[in-house]
Formats: sequence, C-alpha cells, structure tokens
Amino acid sequence: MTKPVRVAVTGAAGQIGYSLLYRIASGELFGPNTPVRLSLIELPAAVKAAEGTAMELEDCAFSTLDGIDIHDSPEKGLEGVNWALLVGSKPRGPGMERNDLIRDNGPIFVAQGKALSRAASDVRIVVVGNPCNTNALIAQHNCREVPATRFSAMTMLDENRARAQLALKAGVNVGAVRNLAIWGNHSSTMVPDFDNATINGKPVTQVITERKWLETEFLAAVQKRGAAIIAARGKSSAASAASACIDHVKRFLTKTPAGEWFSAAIPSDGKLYDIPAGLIYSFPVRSLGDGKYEVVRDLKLSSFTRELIGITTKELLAERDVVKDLLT
Ligand code: NAX
Repeated sequence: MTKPVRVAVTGAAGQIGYSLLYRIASGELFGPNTPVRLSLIELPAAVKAAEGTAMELEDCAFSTLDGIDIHDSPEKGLEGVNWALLVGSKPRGPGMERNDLIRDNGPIFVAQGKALSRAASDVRIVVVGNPCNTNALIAQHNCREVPATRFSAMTMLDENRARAQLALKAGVNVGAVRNLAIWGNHSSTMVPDFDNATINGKPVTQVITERKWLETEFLAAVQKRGAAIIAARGKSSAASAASACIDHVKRFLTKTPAGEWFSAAIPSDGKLYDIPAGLIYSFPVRSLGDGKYEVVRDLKLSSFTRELIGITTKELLAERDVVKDLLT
C-alpha cells in the first residue's frame, strides 16, 4: 500500500478551497494510485462550513481519498503534512489600501510559518492567499526549519491567463502557447514576458506581429484580469485559481521537458537577473522532478520588459519594508 500524501489546505471553506479540494481528493493531482489524506484548516467560525465540504468530499466516494481531518488552528492542521497549500487569508475590504491588506494578513502567515516546523520533513509550501509573494516571505522567515527553496507563491494563474489571451488573439489552441513566464509580484505590476514565449514553437512576436497590442492591450488584459472577473461575476476568481494551484503543484512534481519553463514565485538568490536576494519573486522555473528546481538562466529581456521588471521589483521591496518587523 502506498503511504498517503498528506495535504493541508487553509481557507478550506472558501471559494478556492471548494474547487481545489475535489481535484486533490479525486486523484487528479497525485495520480490514481496515491491515496491522499486531507487536512482542512479554517477559522473557528468557518469550521462548520468546512465540515459541509468534508461531507461532500466523502459523498464523492473517491477511492484515492484516505481521510479528512478538520482543524481550526495551523499547529494541529499542519502537523505531519507533505504539502501545505496556504489559500486562506483576509480579503481586501472596501477602501482598504494594499499596504493595509499586507499588514492585516501578515500575522496569519507568521503563525502558519511557525506551525510549519511541525510539518513532515519533506514539506513543500504553496501560498495562494494574497498578497501571496509577501505572505510567502513572512511564512518562510518564520520557519527556519524548512529550507527556503520549499516555499513558493502562485503566479500560475497569471501565466494561464496570459497564455489564454495570446491563444485567443492568434486563433490557436491554448496548448500551442508555451514558455510564458510571469516576472515579479502577483499584483497588477506582474510582467508577462511575451518576448520569450512561443506559439507552435515560433516566437510570439513572429505570430502576433502587432507589438503595440502586446505592449498595451495584452499587458493590461493580463494585469487587470482579476478585477475584470470581479466586475463580471461579483466574486473573485475561484475555479481558475484552484486549477492554477493544481497546475503549480503538478509542474513542480514533474520534470520539466527540455527547453520549457513555467512561472512560480520562489526565493531569489540575488544572483540572477539583478533581482534582490530573498524576495519571493516570480521567475521562469524548471522542475528537475526530484523536488528540486532551477531558474532558467540567460533569457534575453527586451528593454520594455526590463523596465516593467524594475517596477514590480520596487513594489516587492516596498512590501517587504511594510512587514519588516514580521521577518525574523
Ligand atoms: P474566500 O474569502 O472565499 O475564502 C477564504 C477562506 O479563508 C475563508 O473561508 C476564511 O474563513 C479562511 N481564512 C481566513 N483566514 C484564515 C486563517 N488564518 N486560517 C485558515 N483559514 C482562514 O476567498 P477565496 O476566493 O477562496 O480566495 C482565497 C485567497 O486567494 C484570497 O486571499 C485571494 O485574494 C487569493 N487569490 C489568489 C490568487 C493568486 O493567483 N495567487 C488568485 C485568486 C485569489 O484572488
């Protein structure tokens, strides 16, 4: 019998949790032969709702679901887990500035970071809850027992959004669009690097020759997609965010084919592309398939992209400054 993979999801009763948990429990993430034991972590007030989600998960009768535990604290909920998917955080309230949100959510990730010392020795952490880069930074600083490289924040939704927009413009299937790296912060300053992406193996700029569209409409569509979805749906992205989280974990689990890469925010070592050390920064990443990964080196960046990278880097440095008292 294969040992179950233990996966914790915070914010389990939330919108993303609702979409995400089924796809993990169904065997889609770790395969049909790997049992999964879920740890649902919620605020005390939302435990009842998490119990409802757990009942539905049981009713799906997934043979890959080994069991479900529900917790109202990260200490118990993260104990022994192999994957910690940190989705729960406070949403931005009306009139709230980004810095207020960062300060409000910071303590959540201090507590979860400390609790991660109780996780399994191979634990890997994915932060989805916003502002995800800085939340991941806080959790990582508060858990020195786990190597920094095991912490990541999700920019896969931004990559998927960018690939979808390019596919629509070029009139191709989204699978034809590859190597679309997102640089920097998961915020409206994110940088989708269309210069190094390809469509059916050709540079995007040879297929979509209207550079002005790439630099204006495309960029704005990707950077503001989250807001457009809220405006249309009255709620923030949930199914697409859960799907991106599944993609993120899968990409790390699988060896990336030669010549390809994907986007994930990981700790910068300060040696590549002039990105300051320590920031949780979205790079083009390749998984080595054995739990390790590397940043793709020597990509040529246009002056347009470099300028935007400067802006997103500045934003992340400012965010780090806002939470500096929470970083040990
Ligand atoms: P919901 O408000 O539907 O659910 C959040 C859940 O988290 C709630 O059930 C709440 O009780 C719980 N929660 C809050 N604090 C908690 C804590 N300390 N411990 C455990 N649970 C806690 O939000 P949802 O739509 O699911 O979004 C979750 C987070 O994902 C938000 O921060 C959102 O901004 C972020 N997103 C990140 C994306 C990304 O690409 N990185 C995209 C989608 C999404 O906007």
